[in-house]
Amino acid sequence: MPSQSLHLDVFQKIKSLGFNAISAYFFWGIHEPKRGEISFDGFRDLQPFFDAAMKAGLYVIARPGPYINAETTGGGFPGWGTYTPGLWRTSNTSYVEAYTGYMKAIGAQIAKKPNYQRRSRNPCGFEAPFTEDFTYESELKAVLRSVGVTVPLTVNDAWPGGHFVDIDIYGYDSYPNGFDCAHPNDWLPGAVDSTEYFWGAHLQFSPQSLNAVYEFQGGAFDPWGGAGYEGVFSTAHPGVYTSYDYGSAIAEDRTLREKYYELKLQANFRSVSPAFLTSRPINIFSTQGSFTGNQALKTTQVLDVVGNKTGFYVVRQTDASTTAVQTYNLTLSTSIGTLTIPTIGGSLALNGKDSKIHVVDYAAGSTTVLYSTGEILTWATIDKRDIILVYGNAGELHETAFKFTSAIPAATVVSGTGTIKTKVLAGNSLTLQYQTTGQTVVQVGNTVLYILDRANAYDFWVLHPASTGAFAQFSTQNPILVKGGYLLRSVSTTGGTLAFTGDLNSTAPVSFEIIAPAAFQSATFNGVKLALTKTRYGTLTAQKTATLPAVTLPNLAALKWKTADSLPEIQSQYSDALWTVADHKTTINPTPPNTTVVLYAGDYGFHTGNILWRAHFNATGAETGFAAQLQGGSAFGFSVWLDATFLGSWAGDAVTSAFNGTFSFPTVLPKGSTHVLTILQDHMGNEENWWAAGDDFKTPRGILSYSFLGNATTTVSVWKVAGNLGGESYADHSRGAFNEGGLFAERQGWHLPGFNDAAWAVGAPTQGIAHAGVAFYRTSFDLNIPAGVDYPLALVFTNSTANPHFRAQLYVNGWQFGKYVNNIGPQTSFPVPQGILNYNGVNTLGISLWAADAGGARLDSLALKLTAKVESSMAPVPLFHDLPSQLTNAKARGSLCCPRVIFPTPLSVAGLVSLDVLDHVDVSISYAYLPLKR
Ligand code: IPT
Repeated sequence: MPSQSLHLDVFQKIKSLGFNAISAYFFWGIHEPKRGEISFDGFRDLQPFFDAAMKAGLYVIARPGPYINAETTGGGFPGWGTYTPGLWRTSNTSYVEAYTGYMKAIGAQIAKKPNYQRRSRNPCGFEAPFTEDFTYESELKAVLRSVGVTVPLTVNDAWPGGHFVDIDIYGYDSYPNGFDCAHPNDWLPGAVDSTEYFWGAHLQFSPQSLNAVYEFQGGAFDPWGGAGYEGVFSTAHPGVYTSYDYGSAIAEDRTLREKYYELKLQANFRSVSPAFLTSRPINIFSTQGSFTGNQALKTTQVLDVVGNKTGFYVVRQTDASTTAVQTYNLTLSTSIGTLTIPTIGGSLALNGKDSKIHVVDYAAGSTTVLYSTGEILTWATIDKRDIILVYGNAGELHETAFKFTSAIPAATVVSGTGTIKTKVLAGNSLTLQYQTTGQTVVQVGNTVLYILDRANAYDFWVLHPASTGAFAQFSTQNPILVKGGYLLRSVSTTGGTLAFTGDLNSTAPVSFEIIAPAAFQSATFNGVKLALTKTRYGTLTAQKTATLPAVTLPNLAALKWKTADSLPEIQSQYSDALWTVADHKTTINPTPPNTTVVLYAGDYGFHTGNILWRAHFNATGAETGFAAQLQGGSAFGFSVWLDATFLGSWAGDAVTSAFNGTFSFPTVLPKGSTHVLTILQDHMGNEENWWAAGDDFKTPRGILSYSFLGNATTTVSVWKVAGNLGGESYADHSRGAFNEGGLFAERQGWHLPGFNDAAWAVGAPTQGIAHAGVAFYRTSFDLNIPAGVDYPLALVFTNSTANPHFRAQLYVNGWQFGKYVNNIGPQTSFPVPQGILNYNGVNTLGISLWAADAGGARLDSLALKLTAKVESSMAPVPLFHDLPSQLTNAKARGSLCCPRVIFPTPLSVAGLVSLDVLDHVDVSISYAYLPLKR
């Protein structure tokens, strides 16, 4: 989150899932966009991120790279890597020299506070077997150790392939359903089978450490032209668009998906089931029909090999793709002998893609659960009573049996409409048969059993008051169980009062049920006292209604918009004298150039955003057109002008990375006349480098070949290239190296809040332009969103069919927050977090519009929309600019934006006298401009 203060919100949400750790990638290219200049300032500062994790009570598995993949440009490698010789992701000296500074610097960041239990993730990532390079791995380990990283190092292999097992905690990844957001319900029939060899691999490769699966399909990325998620920095590689929401449990706008509540059930079960941690699968292969006799089911027996008592039976469909319901009985061995369950008659059911864990001889406090087919959500011992929560799908039949050490107590339904059947089993055991429907509470001696259907189970939260000392938030003692609410974040205790914090997302009253020690007789929610009622079985209930105040959002269509031409480069008066001359004769790039000078943007230090090329040539009189093959990555596009005349575009599609375009000249060019071809292209990010010793990330962006039609001998006298202002010495240190591309507007700082557009014409992006080209639009609006709520916002386009071929980029208070490609999609809604948006004050919105067709383009509509309304206890979100390092920057610059020289169009920059970059922040410019000769 570029709004650093939002980390805590996300981390608390993860903590409330019942998780105890997060794993995070760090991106070398963000920290060292220019070789040797490594920054941890502003949004790059890792300390607020680590502090937030500490505050939430989460361990961090830090994954610093140097290679991360992660659908980022270059897989995390900095752009300058594309012109650095040698094979990367190997022990090649040039690579070692390249990464050492970064690895030392980030290692030092990770090691900074020794009392933080941060686990440094070994950076190696995954490697193909044939490139196995143990020298590389041991050097990476050594570099982290040399800067004080003492915690265990891990490595994640792309699959359990046994690469780099000489590490503290070896582990691997698995995405059994591949990457297909279009069909989330279609699972691969063999998705289960494909993971069955993992245990054997663990025993083979890392028997002495944890069986660690570092990535296990939590969702999937979606490509350009894909199906869409229902999210930000433009740091993507070409395979993904702006948003990288992944269909995850916590959506890009930080709202909770149903998946969140499902994960909560699983995480909570694991955190109260220590026997699970010391268990081993006994049978893995040929599990079809095991324990059930039903060939359509696979059941794996997982036994606790330390306690030697508890068993877990994992049941799932043989064919992972089916949505069928299977019925079954389980024949299991228990401490009272072999049982066929259900023991009171009927049968169990497994619905579609469900998987269940049935427990046997499971300890829940002083209660022994002889078996339970109802799955365990959690249990807690509160005031000497064992509270056990079990769940199943609505209407499913289940049994839970208890084993007593003395006489069997009576089982009584104390709440709810459900009924139970009971049967005494051998060894002082009693089984209860029930349906999981709604919520029914049964008391059996000192044990209280909550029988829940899935929807009711989703409502429960397990909270732990902080203990004392450095790791207070990590306490797993004194659980308080609470039912109700969209999100409960924390509980603290003072005297007899429980103080809860949480979020509510509906104005319908929420019913809380609090299961806490009797010493607590009062409670507050977000500081407001709850009116409590005691249930007959000793828990507390209360009602709470959320306050979701209405807010008025600006109607963007009704705002005053200003506009200016962002393609003055095609005007005859335009001078590219200050541009970089593309004159390299050689490149280390593995793609040999087909042109007399190298026309790869990366070789000239431009690695992101739009790139402009200018070719100056003398006509022979025979040229009839121009052909060029450009490469920008999937979904890229380009447009070509001869002088001020538009020749045509490749508007792009979802999959094409390089395109060969042919463009006719409208007239014969007089012999000896001089001309300029201007080419505007998109750069969709560098390719990843999935294969360790490959060079994929060096795949060039730029012009692969060109020729003049009609006369093959015409030569370009000089090629010029422009990308983001300053290239690797990028101008806007606050917003980072990936914020700006090479559009004229970006080079001038038109997207920045402080720019003065008073002299501009009035014009809105919904009016657009009537010709091919680039226009830039600016407006500003106020927001006034009250405190105490979390109202995420998004900028939403509607797809335009009239002039479909256009690209638009969004800038919010100077931050680029989206690249919209109308003719490719799928993304039309671009979330912008609070903190980037000023929720209580003025905001500047900038939009670039690149029309690729002669008929021009306009936006059909653009709106600012709420994506959710939540009453929230999240910490206040200061504006990004309020972060101390940004204030320092701002002060140094004399304003919050960039002190760039703005040349009012249509004035030429020809007379620029000098431009001195003094350091990252201070720019001193002296200039003169010449009026256009019009
Ligand atoms: C796995 C990468 O480790 C991760 O960074 C990401 O790119 C993910 O793929 C896809 O979203 S590698 C895995 C496919 C073996």
